[in-house]
Amino acid sequence: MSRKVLPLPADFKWGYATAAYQIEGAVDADDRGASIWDTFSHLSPTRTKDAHGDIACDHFNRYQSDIDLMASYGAKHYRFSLSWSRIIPLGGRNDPINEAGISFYNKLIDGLLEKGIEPWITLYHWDLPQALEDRYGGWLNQEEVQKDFVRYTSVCFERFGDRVKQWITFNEPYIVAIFGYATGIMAPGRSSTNPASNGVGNSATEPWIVGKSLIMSHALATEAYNQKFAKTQAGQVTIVLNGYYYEPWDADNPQDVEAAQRRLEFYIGWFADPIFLAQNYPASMREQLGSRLPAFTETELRILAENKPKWYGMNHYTAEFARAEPSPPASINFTGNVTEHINNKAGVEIGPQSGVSWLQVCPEQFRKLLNWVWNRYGCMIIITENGCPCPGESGMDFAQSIEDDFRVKYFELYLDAISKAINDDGVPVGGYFAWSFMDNFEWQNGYDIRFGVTHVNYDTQERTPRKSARYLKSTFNERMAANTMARYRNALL
Ligand code: GBH
Repeated sequence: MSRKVLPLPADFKWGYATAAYQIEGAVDADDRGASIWDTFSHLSPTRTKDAHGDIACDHFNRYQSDIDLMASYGAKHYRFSLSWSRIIPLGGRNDPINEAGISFYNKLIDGLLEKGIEPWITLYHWDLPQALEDRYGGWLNQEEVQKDFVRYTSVCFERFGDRVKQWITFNEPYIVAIFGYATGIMAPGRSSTNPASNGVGNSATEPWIVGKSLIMSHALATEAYNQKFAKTQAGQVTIVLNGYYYEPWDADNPQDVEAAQRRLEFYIGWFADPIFLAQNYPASMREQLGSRLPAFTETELRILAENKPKWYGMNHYTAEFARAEPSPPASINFTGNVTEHINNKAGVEIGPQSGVSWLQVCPEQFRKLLNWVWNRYGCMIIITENGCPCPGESGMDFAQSIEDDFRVKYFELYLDAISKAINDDGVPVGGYFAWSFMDNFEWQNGYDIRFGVTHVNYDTQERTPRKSARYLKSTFNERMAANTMARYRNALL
């Protein structure tokens, strides 16, 4: 029985994504400096299930065999992040550059290119140099941190930009700001509501200060690239935003319908309106947050306007129902005065549960989000992360874990959603990176939650391809060929 293949463009770009702290290990190698995740994952009592990235997947030492494995999967694109404190151990604009750190990434980049894999670099995936946190409060100090970020990223453009053409400033600024400074469940773990944070932080104000600092650090790094490197290197700089899609909890209640829209604005519009439209924050946010939202100056808005990215990096995993809360909002409100639910009013689940509580399988909502982003920002989209753990996978033995049919199905449904968005809705989606190339350090969840298409045995560091690795290779071949065939047939008619 053959299933109709939903086509993808013949030039669709696909590959895998990872992040430095989640895979590299070797945290003391060659004078690498500490990052806020080294600190956070070694706190006592533990906030990361007794796990840390000291060794992780030991990718720092195994990068060559990892590249070989990735090449065998047929991927032609690889999105990974750089560890800022490997390159500038103390992080700051007057601190020394660590040539050994540069050399590691040179070897990685060259090794990828040798195998025909294009490197896509994320400059910041959550691991701020600890020295900058200590020196001036890290992302809370926009004036200082934006200058240090521009210097760090310029060093990267200068040293790697001859070979790297796709740059991403930040991975998921929402998570940095909200999880780092409101709920406090990620580094630096500040929060006035989380008992584990011991009263360090202010959840009502700090996330919004950090958010603006990330937006302007992104814009200034992009400006530096556009002014000094774009002409000779011909690459581009963008940002990766994550976001759930939200359906109204009660579709017949206009307040819930509005709440779902508002929740999207608080999640995505917070960053995307300034960065992709060079506009102030969404009106819904200004209305509820008032002076808690730091304003943009005229100069800042001009810099944003002059440096809009050419494509939108989307990390997407799942969806939820949004329910309006009675007004006025509570003082610590970062959702848009909305509560989030897995079941709607009628008790219907948004989608089947994966191997982690926050992730349900919702491909139709993915398609809706692609449309929402395209309608609002009018910019080509590349999926920079998507994937899932299988139900019960953390307790599974090896043999079961590599037969990951649930993950295969998830990929199939989400790729179908992309095909429909492109072919039926006219949304320009240019590529797809699966999260993740291999199991890795899953932040506050430690090593229990596995997102890899490659199984990692953390005792031996042995890598084993799962069924999903083979599936992605064959389905992309099929889907991209199906498109070529369709065009060929049309040309004959
Ligand atoms: C991505 O974030 C990250 O970029 C990547 O590093 C990570 O490995 C991957 O997801 C898989 O998690 O525990 O209920 O409070 C996606 C955004 C942020 C969504 C954290 C889930 C935790 C929800 N994620 N969030 S909860």
